[in-house]
Amino acid sequence: MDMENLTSRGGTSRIIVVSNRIGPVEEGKSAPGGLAVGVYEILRSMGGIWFGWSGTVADQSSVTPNMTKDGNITYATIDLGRKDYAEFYAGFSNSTLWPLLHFRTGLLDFERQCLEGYLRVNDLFAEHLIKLIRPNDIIWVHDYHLIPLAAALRRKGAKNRIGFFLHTPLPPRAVLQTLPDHGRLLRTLAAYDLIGFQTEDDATHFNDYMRLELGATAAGATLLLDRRQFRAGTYPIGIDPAGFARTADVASGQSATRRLKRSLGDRKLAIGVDRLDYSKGLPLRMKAIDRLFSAHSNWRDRVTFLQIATISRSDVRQYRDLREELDAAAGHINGRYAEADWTPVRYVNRNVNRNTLAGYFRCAHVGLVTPLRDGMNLVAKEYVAAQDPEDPGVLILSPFAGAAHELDAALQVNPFDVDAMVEALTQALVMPLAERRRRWRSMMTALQKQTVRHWATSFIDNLTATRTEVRRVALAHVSDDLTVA
Ligand code: ADQ
Repeated sequence: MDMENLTSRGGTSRIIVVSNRIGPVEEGKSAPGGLAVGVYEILRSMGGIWFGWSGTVADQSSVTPNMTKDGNITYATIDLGRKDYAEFYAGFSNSTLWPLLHFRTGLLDFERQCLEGYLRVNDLFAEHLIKLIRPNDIIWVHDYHLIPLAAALRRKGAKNRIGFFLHTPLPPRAVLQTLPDHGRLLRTLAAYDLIGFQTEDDATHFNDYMRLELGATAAGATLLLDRRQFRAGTYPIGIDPAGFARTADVASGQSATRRLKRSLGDRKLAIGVDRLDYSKGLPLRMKAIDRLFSAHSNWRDRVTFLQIATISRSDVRQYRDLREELDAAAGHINGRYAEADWTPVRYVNRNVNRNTLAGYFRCAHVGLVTPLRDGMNLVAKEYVAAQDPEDPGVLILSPFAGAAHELDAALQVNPFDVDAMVEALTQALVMPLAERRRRWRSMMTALQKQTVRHWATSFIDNLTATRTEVRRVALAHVSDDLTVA
């Protein structure tokens, strides 16, 4: 289905996108991350509003949203007050839900007060949104910060089609049960009409939880709970592979990439690019680099590892601890193996712009994407798209990234097995050209099948098609069961 059909269906439907943070999207500027690209395209074709947090922490949360217009897209943002930020964002979203959703129950920090703050900010979002939406609007809510938003909107009378996409994994029932009062939060998902996941596994975990834990009944992809009918489906997020390949091609001739190449000399480059997050498996990756140089000393001075790890969520303790651990690991490897003219690990905490990143990917012989758990991981896809088709690099990929389902021609390696990572590294560094090309072609074909455009249009198309009579039945019975606050 294409954007044009989408626009004509339902006449005056606008799309209202709600996400915690809003992508700084401006036409003509360098392409932003995957989510922002897909969302921006669909907003531009249908017209609508992108609502979310401005990124500013103020004394008090905003009373009215700040509205700016760019063509047929209106950006509506609110500031968060200090207490709301601490409880909703740093607290329940990033200290409770994030570790839970990434299977890290040992890192889970739960405070009732933060859960109440989370529900309060979702109510606040709903309060602002209800004033902005029209009856025909289609609402698309993103990610774990906003699980109860549809329930809050329904309580305020919204009868619109509302969809939810979870960018993270959804763990199995036994993991979800470790969240205190999990049923209270997770049953609010029944207020959506369509719930999208990155992989089949995530969708299966959702189905199992809803049926076995909350007593929902299922008929095919449709679930019934609290007399509401809703659907769950799999929508793997993609990138714009052709666009990213062009960006990489252009960037490879520009000064940032040329300088990097010059600084490497004849050495090979292995690259890792991540937010500095414990889900990304960075300490074990560093351990593998260390072991490569200790167990295979022939690779010393012949390969350089560039890790770009942008600081993220530094007001959460686990992230500060991780940063210290990585500083120490990089320092340790360099202290042990460096020569006067060779630094084994180049460890960069700065944010690198996307064009530069694309150029770096293109000149890296190996891309290391080894998360312990990841919803999709767009870096894996970007690394593949950025390669020179005549002389592509090798992707080493964890099977615990959603991307591993599509990128089965990558060298897949369990990131908990450091020796296996070292073996994969040595295999990648000497892989013959014919094999590199074969693997790359297979991965590129997979990327072209599931572009970000396809992700956004298929989700909105399915949400638009949720049957009217199903919704009528459902909406007549939105009950207090969905009251969460
Ligand atoms: P993230 O955890 O942020 O996203 P990822 O998908 O790898 O992870 O990256 C998103 C975007 O950020 C990519 O375009 C990437 O290039 C960029 N990026 C990452 N690290 C960067 C760095 N150090 N410097 C510059 N840019 C960087 C969440 C989920 C993922 C899911 C995405 C999209 O955790 O599993 O793939 O949403 O759904």
